[in-house]
Amino acid sequence: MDIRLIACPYDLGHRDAGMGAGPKAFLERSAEQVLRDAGHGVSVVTVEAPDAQSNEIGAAFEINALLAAEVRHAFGSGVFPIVLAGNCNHCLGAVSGVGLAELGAVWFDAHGDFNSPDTSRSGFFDGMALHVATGNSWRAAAGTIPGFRPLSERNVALAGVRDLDEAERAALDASSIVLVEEPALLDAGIEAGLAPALDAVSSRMRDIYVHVDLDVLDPAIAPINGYQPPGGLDVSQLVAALEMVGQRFQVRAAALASYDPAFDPDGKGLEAGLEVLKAFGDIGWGP
Ligand SMILES: [Mn+2]
Repeated sequence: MDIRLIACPYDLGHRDAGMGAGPKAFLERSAEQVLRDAGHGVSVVTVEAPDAQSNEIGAAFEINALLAAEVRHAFGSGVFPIVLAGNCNHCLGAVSGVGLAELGAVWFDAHGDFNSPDTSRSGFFDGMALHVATGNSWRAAAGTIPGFRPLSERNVALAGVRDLDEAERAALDASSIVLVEEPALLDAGIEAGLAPALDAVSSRMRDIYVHVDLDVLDPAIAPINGYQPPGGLDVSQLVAALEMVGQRFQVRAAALASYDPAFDPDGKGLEAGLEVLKAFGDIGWGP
């Protein structure tokens, strides 16, 4: 398979800072070679956004428009797009670049990313990523991303969540998103815990975007960023979950998000991310 690694090295418009430093760290630690060793053809491109707006949220949308163009270019050439994403909001560029009228998502994250401007107490835009992607907020700004179409909530499976704000939980409960929280997932075992959610979405939807916020992993195993709560999956559980995704869906694009090297002095999070990347290669384009 031909893969395009699309580095989007921004954290709310700040290049190579915070989680925006993650993509470069992966590329320097031979992310490309890991996929080549697995037998794939690999090319690499980095999203360049020299003129992004001075306000952070505006910049995030501008960067997503540039990212969408790169994803569209790869996808349209039959090359599997993998986004090395600073932020989870880069999902917006990824799904816009795929541009299919009907697209689902399988999203792994410690958090819901389903706050709205009205429920977020921190105002942190990245905590709204899925809320925006499903067309629930920031609609005018999302509409500036060429190709953006909101994901239908019922075609989204959100798994591994273990840290929700109260109002965010209420919003998720009121939504049609198929939620599998971490305790339920781990208590049942990955296979039994995840299969019903994936089966529900795959009964409706074949084409999906796969999103992995690496903070779904356990910080004791893989330190990822400053937002990662205790608990979480180990790497083999996440890889097993991705294999289940690959068995059920045509994966149209994938993203590896939110790695901040400053929180990973021993490089364990980085190694975990490379394992996930390899798993993306294994499930790319699906069965
Ligand atoms: Mn996230």
